[in-house]
Amino acid sequence: MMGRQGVVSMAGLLVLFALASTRTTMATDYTVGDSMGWTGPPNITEGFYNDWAAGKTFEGGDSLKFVWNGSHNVAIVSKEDYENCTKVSSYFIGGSAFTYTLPSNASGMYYFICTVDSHCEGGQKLAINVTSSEPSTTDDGSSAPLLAIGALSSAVLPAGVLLLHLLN
Ligand SMILES: *[C@@H]1O[C@H](CO)[C@@H](O)[C@H](O)[C@H]1NC(C)=O
Ligand SMILES: *[C@@H]1O[C@H](CO)[C@@H](O)[C@H](O)[C@H]1NC(C)=O
Ligand SMILES: *[C@@H]1O[C@H](CO)[C@@H](O)[C@H](O)[C@H]1NC(C)=O
Ligand SMILES: *[C@@H]1O[C@H](CO)[C@@H](O)[C@H](O)[C@H]1NC(C)=O
Ligand SMILES: *[C@@H]1O[C@H](CO)[C@@H](O)[C@H](O)[C@H]1NC(C)=O
Ligand SMILES: [Cu+2]
Repeated sequence: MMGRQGVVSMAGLLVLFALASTRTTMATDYTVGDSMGWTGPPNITEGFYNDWAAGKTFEGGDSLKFVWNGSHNVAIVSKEDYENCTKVSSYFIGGSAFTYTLPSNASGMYYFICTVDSHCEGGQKLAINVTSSEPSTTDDGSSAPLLAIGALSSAVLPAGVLLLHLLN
């Protein structure tokens, strides 16, 4: 016969599985600028990439794929460097694509610019607001298994809550 400890740790495992699958199914791969790719004037105007980002939700684990033709790069910069279009010395170049995966614990603003010529000034810059991907704040149906497990028994709930804290 399974003791209470067994029940609790099994429930913990189920929570872990639910959590893992929730995270996996929720990660979104974005192509920055969609078919326009990562480009500068004259193809785009100021604000183009922030218009692209508007209405999208970015979470830890999501990836941003920058694709381009011609001479461009991707620098991940601070707010000040984003605003000033600072020609920072560290950036990604080579090939014509770069994929950045947001850290799983990412939250807050992330800034990307191209430091070639005056592309940044012309609008080749992107600012995104990353919301943390805590399972309790998921807005689609994928967190349903978690809720179902929580409802199984009130004894199970504290174990699940504890695990969630450990994972955060
Ligand atoms: C790059 O050029 C190729 C060939 O003209 C085109 O098919 C592709 O869409 C372009 N990609 C971007 C990101 O502009
Ligand atoms: C961007 O503009 C250049 C020059 O006008 C053009 O050659 C290139 O194909 C354009 N790229 C895109 C993605 O529209
Ligand atoms: C940004 O540019 C402004 C105006 O040129 C300057 O005063 C400020 O120091 C710059 N900030 C950084 C972090 O470079
Ligand atoms: C994410 O975690 C890493 C190490 O686990 C830490 O260095 C980093 O500061 C964290 N980032 C945020 C935004 O909390
Ligand atoms: C980012 O989004 C969070 C949550 O919606 C909000 O509280 C915060 O003010 C936003 N940050 C910026 C710089 O807009
Ligand atoms: Cu550029």
